[in-house]
Amino acid sequence: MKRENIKGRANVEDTPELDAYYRALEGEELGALWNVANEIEPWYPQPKSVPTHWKWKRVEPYVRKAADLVSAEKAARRVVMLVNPGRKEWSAAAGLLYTGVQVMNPGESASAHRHQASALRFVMEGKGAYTIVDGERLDLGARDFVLTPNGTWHEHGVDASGTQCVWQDGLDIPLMNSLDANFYEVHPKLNQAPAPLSRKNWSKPYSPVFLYKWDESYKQLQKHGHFEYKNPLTNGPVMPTMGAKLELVKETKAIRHTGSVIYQVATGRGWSEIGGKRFEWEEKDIFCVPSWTKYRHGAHGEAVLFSFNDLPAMKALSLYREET
Ligand code: 1HN
Repeated sequence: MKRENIKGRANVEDTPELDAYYRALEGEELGALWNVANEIEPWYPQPKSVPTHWKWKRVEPYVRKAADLVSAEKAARRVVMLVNPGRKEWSAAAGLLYTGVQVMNPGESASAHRHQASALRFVMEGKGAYTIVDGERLDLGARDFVLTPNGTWHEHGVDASGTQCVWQDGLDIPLMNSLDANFYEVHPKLNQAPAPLSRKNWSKPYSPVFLYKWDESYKQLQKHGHFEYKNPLTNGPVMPTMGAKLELVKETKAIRHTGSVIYQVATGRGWSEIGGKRFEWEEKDIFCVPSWTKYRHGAHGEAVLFSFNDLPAMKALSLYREET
């Protein structure tokens, strides 16, 4: 056991008598706090997640292969997950965020379900994809951003006249599971009958806008240099636990903050320094920034980064801190 010899922190030496005492405690489902206090009360956040870069060149062959090996119907969700080496038991890409790449062939569809976890998607490529959220059909194109908020029925498909479609899913599943607050339900009819969604007297805790088209988002991004996907009713984040944005990458000063961020390169090429490691990225690459890890980005020419984060959850619990 690592012992820090610092006044005010646990610093107890092992003796045969104490060892026997610890073993006896274990037998009673008890433990000595002083043996773990320094670990469970770190000076500052010590994420298990490590800065990780998933190059699209490496991920893509596995995504295409999944489309050959498994049917969308049987898999229910045919997704190649991006798993952080430090967060395998949570299936997290970083911290309490999950991400994966979903692939669907023309004419395929997956049945409807809903869950307590909030989900968002950033379309990577393809024509003819659609998603149905609480009955509303939304047609998706490359770089469109779409929400399936917590508790909404949702299902996806690609029209028979379309092409193979690929998109990134982002969910707060690890957060829901760490809070033991997740629920899951299959739609009683397996599929929804598309119908217009009423947005009158909207009182749901998430944005009434589910689809943010790339052209309009990109226009706003060029105008302001950054673009946050927002709930137009509150001017706040799109969902209670997760936010998302686009940034026109300029070389920025290093920052660190609580909360995790997962990026996808929407356009262009560039680099990021994350926790002292340098990553060179290009279009469709995905990478993560764990909590309280210093990072900065730069572009080679013009580059746009899409990202989503758990900052709304952090802020709602008054846990957000940042340092530049
Ligand atoms: C889910 O509902 C989707 O709807 C994708 O496409 C990935 C991972 C875990 C739980 C639910 C989807 C998911 C998921």
